[in-house]
Amino acid sequence: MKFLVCLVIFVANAGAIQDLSGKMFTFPQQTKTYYVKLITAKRNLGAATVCHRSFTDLKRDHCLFSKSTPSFPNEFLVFYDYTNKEVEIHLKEQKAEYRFLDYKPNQWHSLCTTWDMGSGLVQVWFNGMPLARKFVKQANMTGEPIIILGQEQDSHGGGFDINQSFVGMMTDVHMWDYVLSSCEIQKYMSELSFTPGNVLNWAALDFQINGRVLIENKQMYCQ
Ligand SMILES: *[C@@H]1O[C@H](CO)[C@@H](O)[C@H](O)[C@H]1NC(C)=O
Ligand SMILES: *[C@@H]1O[C@H](CO)[C@@H](O)[C@H](O)[C@H]1NC(C)=O
Ligand SMILES: [Ca+2]
Repeated sequence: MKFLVCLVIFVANAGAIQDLSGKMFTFPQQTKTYYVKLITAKRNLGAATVCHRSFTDLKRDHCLFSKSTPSFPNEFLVFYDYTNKEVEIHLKEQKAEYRFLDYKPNQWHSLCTTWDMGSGLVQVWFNGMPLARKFVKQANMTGEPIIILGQEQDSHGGGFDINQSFVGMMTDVHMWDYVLSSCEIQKYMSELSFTPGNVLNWAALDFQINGRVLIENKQMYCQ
């Protein structure tokens, strides 16, 4: 009996792999407990690219992508600093800041970040435009990852701050274990067909939803 109960709980919590093409996550309210956890078996990355599209009207700091390991809560973090009006890419305890972006409220923004651990260089692409390449840190991604959308991790899988939570919509989240070519990134930005992520793939996403986060159809424009 005990075994059965455990099994049921395990099944209920297990991430189901889903094709979310044409869908989005809607984060409809400000909390410090609602989030989506993205699951990957990939460890020990020597490079990475993370892409996502998001839509919000938040008038405060917020987190767009949070990957932690037991040693580094901000192993890889994409964060919007509202006070300084900048996108910050945190890598372990270092960060790069990207300013003068047209990060308007109430519209979709496509953002890709590349990181090559050999050179330590980071580059953000914002709405189709490549931004400056910046040195952040030479180090591999190692250790058990926890990847979260909707909240910012101050500890491994927790330490959320309601004032850094994400409210709005998010879609097309992909992660690769290499630096995507600029051509592939431009295809992603233009919503053309591109090579899907091999660490996280929106079209075959393994995830768990905690709380009120909805999977809804993307709202398309009529032609
Ligand atoms: C970093 O990762 C790459 C690719 O997995 C590997 O070849 C390299 O030896 C690693 N470097 C360190 C310092 O761990
Ligand atoms: C969040 O921000 C509001 C408004 O600035 C503030 O009153 C509240 O104390 C903050 N909460 C936390 C947990 O920092
Ligand atoms: Ca925080």
